[in-house]
Amino acid sequence: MTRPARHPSPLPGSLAEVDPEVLATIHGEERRLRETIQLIPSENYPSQAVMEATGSVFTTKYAEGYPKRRYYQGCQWVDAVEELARKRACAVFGAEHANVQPHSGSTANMGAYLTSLTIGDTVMGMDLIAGGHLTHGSPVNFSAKLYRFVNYGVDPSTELIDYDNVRKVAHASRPKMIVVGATAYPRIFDWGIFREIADEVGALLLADIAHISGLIAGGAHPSPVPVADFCTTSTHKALRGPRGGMILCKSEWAERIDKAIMPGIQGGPLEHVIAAKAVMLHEAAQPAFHDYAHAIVSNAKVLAQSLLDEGLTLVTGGTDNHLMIIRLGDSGPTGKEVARAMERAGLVANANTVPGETRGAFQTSGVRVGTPAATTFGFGPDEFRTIGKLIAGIVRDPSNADVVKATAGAVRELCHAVEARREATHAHR
Ligand code: DSN
Repeated sequence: MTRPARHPSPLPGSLAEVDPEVLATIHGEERRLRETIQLIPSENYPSQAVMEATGSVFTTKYAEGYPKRRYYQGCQWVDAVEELARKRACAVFGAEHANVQPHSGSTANMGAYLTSLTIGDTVMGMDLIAGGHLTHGSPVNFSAKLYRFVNYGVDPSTELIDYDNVRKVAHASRPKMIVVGATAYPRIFDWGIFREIADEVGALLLADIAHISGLIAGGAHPSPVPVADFCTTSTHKALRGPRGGMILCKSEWAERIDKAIMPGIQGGPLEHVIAAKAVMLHEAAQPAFHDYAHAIVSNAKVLAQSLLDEGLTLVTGGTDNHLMIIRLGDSGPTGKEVARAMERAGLVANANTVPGETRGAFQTSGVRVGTPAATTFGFGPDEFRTIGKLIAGIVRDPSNADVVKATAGAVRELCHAVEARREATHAHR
């Protein structure tokens, strides 16, 4: 199929002609993404194909409803693209039903809660300090305002999920739903035990796989899809799609999930983003994505080992997935101070709480780093070993301007070398 000769907008003018100020910010961001190392574990570089679909004409269309059941006419192509996304989501994850309309992981969670819970119901979620998410019962979030959340946490000595504690809290609180998933847990979730505990107390099981859905799609983390009632995810993390969300569920919940998202929460779906989700799911089904998911994990293990070799402490002692949390200690530089110094050095990560945190969610005693984006950029084990050494230099002395300057130079060189290698590889294809 050939591209249309003209961009189908009737309004003339490129971005450069219409709004050079906005274009300058885009160019600035492009430079930042090429010259610094992205270590925030929830970010990624989507493919050109995903970006093209996100910027496509589907942004024009109102399509409230679902394929073949729309409130608007003119929906034959949005129907086709949403059906592709839905079917591909089911195929990639082995799910019975997929709703690809949620605008984010948070609205996906809200959809699953509204589908199956009554206001005031008891829900169990992972302690936020130990790595849970805002929508898993943070007091400032709708989840805790609408439902009574009780927490399970990690064992204070191993920092691993304490399954005995999960069972104890479940039996004591008899929740209607158990939510499993985290933004800062560096180990594998045992879905089987969670299902067992949920069955013992008659609870539904929601697996929030936002951080690990890319690993699951690529076979680098066990899948909860066979055992969970609902799986929710954002689509822009390791899955490498556009910013958005998605729900996978058993067929018995399909109709109620669809109604909860539209009209329950959202109006018109973002069909341009849904088109990009379809592209993302096509990419996730390719053998190369399997290799990518496994490379994320093996690179994370190399980075973790490098940090440990430098004498740093990691929560749980390491990682089995795409991320790790550097524990800084209760005194000395905070996570925020270290993350800021790292940013000045071109190492972009985020401050994060650690189990038993004493300094609050903004300052924190930890820094979270991950490998999905840098692996996409082309960094391999050798570079991750070096990155570990560079991070350690900053952690040891975040206020040392000479160290920061030298690190920034090393980071730029590393980025240029990896970009040159990537381009040479593409040129030979
Ligand atoms: N804000 C995301 C993260 O960084 O983990 C969670 O949605």
